[in-house]
Amino acid sequence: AQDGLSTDIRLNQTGFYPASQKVAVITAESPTEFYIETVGEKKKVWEGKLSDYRTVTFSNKKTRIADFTSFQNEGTYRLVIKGLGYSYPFAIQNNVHEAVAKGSIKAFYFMRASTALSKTYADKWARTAGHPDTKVLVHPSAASTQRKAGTVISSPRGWYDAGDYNKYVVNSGITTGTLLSLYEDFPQYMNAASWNIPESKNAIPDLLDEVLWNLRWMLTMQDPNDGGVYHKCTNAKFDGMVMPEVTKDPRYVVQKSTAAALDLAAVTAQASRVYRKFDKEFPGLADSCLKASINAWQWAVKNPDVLYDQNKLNASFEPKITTGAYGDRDVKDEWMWAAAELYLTTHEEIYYNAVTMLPDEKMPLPSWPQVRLLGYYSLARFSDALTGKAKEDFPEIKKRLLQTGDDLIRQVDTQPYQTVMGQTAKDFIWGSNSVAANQGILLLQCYRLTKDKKYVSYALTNLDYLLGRNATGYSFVTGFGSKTPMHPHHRPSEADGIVEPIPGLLAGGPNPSMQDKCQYSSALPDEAYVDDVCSYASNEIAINWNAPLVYLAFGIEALAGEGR
Ligand code: G3I
Ligand code: 9MR
Repeated sequence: AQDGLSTDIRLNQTGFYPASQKVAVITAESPTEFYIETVGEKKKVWEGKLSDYRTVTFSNKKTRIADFTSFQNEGTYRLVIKGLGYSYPFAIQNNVHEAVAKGSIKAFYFMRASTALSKTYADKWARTAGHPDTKVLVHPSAASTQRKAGTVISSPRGWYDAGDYNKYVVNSGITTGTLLSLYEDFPQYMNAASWNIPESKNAIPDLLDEVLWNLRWMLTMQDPNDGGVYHKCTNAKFDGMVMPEVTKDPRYVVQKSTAAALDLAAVTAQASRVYRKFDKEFPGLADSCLKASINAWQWAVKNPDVLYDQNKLNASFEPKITTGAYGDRDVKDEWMWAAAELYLTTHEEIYYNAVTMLPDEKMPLPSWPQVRLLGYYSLARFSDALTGKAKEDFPEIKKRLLQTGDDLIRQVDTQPYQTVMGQTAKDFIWGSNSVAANQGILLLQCYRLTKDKKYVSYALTNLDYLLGRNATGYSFVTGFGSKTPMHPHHRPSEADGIVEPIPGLLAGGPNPSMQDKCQYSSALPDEAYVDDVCSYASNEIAINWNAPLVYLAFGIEALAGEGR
């Protein structure tokens, strides 16, 4: 394979900042010497030696590290090992992740329900509208005296959840909260960032325009009669692999749940804070959000543990609902998140004091059933203004956030891929790529708390992971990198007849549980990924996986711009 492309050289396939760490991982036997050459003239510009071997604990496979951090000249290059081959091309430049950051938020535009996507914004992926959701039926599981089963309500807009066309409040909650937190953490950068969506010319930052598409939908999921929130807006069963406009199956709002109410309470409380600054452009929006939040909270107070159990639901009601369940069985953390956001927005301590913010020592990384840390991040964001019990608790919350970050980074330099992600097999769950992104966010939160740049460098190792420095050799973001998913489990990407999938979408990632029973070439934790549309357990895309990627990529870009 001398002089050919080698897929055994694993690196961030987009590139590196001039001043950042630059690492490639070699996964095959090879000579020790490597060099960097320009892509155009094949001019050798730097040479170095590989590290000693490191062992992947999951598989006993061996890696070696090519570290070329000290090479800082801007340009487009490849890494060469004589006798093995050359790497995919990569750039060294400032703003090197701006494109993937914008691409991954632009993906949310492509995920919009109830609207056509025009050529101006969607290019060759333009499509007609699907799922107007202006005539949605109240499912028997959601019936009340004011809204009997079969009542027609309107619940348009929102983002499709994932590869499927349904809209789930719980998963929308963490997604929207993550994007609003990106805005609150990097307001200056996000005020200026724009990526060609229909609203780009208005006075609102594109990020908040995009979020509003979903927020407006979320507000329709609240029953104005009692403040309760439907768990999801969905077909009874999954649509086929067709374009949005093809589907005509009835849509339902299904059972109210405490998780949905509290997630909506958290998001709308945060949104009220954020959109308050745009009262002139969106009169009444911040007020409506706050009212929705308080009403949802009060519903939850009266209905503190209405869990969503789809099997139980199907034992009592027709039609049976077999789409995504998002059936969280413990809503303590949803209480914490909603309480934190409501307290921070209203400054009323009753919300904070209604929950125990430090019930135990656990620090579960954010995921759709685990939102405790979203509350901690928000408290950290406003730590200077805390009062009462919140002020008293905060030093402990800060300590735990930093401890969790420090635990994540302690061993990274000796790891076979030198990334925060994948140090333990437990990282490789359904949607494992969102684990990598959320670890990165946690580290950026640690940076915000300490201004210690090492946390940003370690966060960057996980962006490197997602963009190619991993055991599969894929850059997991469609359209960004050289070897990217071509067959994600995503209905429009599969059904539109266009070779390239919709760009900017993050595949779920390695998942050795392989619940889809597709044909995988490896069952090892860090390799159990297959670029096949069949594979919803490793190759689906989802808004709650894209959102932390958006945060991580923009966060790192924003901090790089601050002179890192
Ligand atoms: O939490 C356990 C962990 O302790 C254990 O080690 C691990 C071993 O497999 O399993 C973990 O639970 C898994 C959980 O995801 C992790 O978040 C469950 O087994 C797994 O079944 C569960 O999968 C969820 C999947 O729906 C099936 O319900 C995914 O989180 C969730 O992202 C996914 O969401 C779907 C929607 O239902 C429908 N729309 C598409 C969307 C994305 O695939
Ligand atoms: O497309 C569905 C995907 O969004 C879900 O994550 C997945 C698991 O719930 O289910 C997918 O739908 C499949 C269904 O479960 C079984 N029949 C085939 C469907 C499409 O592959």
